[in-house]
Amino acid sequence: MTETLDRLRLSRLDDDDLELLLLVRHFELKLLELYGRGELNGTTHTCLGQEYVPVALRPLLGPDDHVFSNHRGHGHYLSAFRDPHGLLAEIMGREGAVCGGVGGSQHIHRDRYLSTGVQGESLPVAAGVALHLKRSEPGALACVYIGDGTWGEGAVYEALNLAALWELPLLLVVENNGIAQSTPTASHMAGTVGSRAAAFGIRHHLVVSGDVNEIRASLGPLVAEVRGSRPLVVEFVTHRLGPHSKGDDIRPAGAVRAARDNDWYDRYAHDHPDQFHRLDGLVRAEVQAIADEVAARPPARWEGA
Ligand SMILES: Cc1ncc(C[n+]2csc(CCOP(=O)(O)OP(=O)(O)O)c2C)c(N)n1
Ligand SMILES: [Mg+2]
Repeated sequence: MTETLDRLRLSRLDDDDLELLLLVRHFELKLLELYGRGELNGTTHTCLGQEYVPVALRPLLGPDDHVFSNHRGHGHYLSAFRDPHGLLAEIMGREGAVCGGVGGSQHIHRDRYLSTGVQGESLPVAAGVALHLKRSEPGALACVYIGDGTWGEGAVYEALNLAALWELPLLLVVENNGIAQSTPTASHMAGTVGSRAAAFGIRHHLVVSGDVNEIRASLGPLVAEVRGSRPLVVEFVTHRLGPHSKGDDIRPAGAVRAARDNDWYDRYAHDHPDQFHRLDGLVRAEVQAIADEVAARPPARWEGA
């Protein structure tokens, strides 16, 4: 175990980035705890193990960009807005909820951010928004997050076709965690994400690193090209630590162990113990205080669109 950690040494992050990573981690651990106590309604999917993806992308996206998220979107939202109060209130149906408590975990709309639990739905919409941006707000882009399993949706290919044909400023972020609900990628995908992007003449960039600084440095120039209307598929090879949603993990123990061995949280604690332990306890306490405060609020009220 120690050898693995040594080999995968992560570079030191700014406190701000580490705090955001820890915020997403502790926010979702708190959600699972609240869920276990019957204090949440509906369902929830955590991005435990994948938090570094939106954190790495965060400074590469600006306020004029549109972000389309999916069912596993808490990290995407928190990276965009750093608003754990509003998101938790949304999920718990309390006053101050981002969408009046009617969106829940999966369906959030705020400014230029929209998430949906319907797989593949967002990509054609993002392509349409990218066309609008190209015409009306050149330099802005549409960023859409999808998983590996969502490449089984036909709508993905209609959108890729138009993105290539119309040279749209579309950034497609694929969080390839090797599994779709309970089906390993190898059992549902012929070929690769890269070869599918290539079929449309769309550039594909593979990220295997979990190092936020390194990822940013490699993506910066590519994202700048997206702003000049060159679509891009960025595929992150990542790991889902937890179950698909809650308690529905049928992976063999070895697969779960492999995911845990890749967890940035343990790796970072090993590589930068002083900074990690200074901030980890602070963020954990902050999330606890947020949960207590939000739980004490009155119910959310939907005021209409
Ligand atoms: C159109 C549609 N079909 C099926 C589902 C049920 N469903 C929710 S998540 C999911 C798996 C998605 O896998 P992937 O795209 O790899 O994302 P991950 O959950 O791994 O992040 C499925 C089948 C859905 N939400 N929408
Ligand atoms: Mg997946």
